[in-house]
Amino acid sequence: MMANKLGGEGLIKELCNGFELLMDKDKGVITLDSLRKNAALLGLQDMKEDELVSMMNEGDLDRDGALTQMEFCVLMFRLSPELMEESWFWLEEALQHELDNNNNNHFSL
Ligand SMILES: [Ca+2]
Repeated sequence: MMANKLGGEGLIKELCNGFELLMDKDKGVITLDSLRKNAALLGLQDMKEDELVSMMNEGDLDRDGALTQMEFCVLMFRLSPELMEESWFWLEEALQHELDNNNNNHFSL
C-alpha cells in the first residue's frame, strides 16, 4: 500500500503539497488573501468568496485567522473522505506528536 511505502511523514507530505502553493510566502501560513490569490493553482478558481471564507473557518482550529501547515493538513483529510483509514492513523500520530511538542513548550515557558 502507498501509505506503507511512503511512511507517515511521506504520506502527509504528499497530501499537504497544496499548502505551499496556497500559502502567503512572506508569512508562511495560508490567509484568506493568499487563498483567494492562489486558489486557481489548485483548480479552485470557481470557489465563491463565502466558500473560501468557510474553508478558512473550518480549517482554522486556533482561530488566529490563518491556516498553519498542520491546520491545512487536517482540513485536507477532512475534505477527502475517500482517504484510507490508515491515513488517519498516521495523521493522529503526527498530531499527537505536534500536541506533545506544544505541551512541552507550554511547560517550559
Ligand atoms: Ca490557525
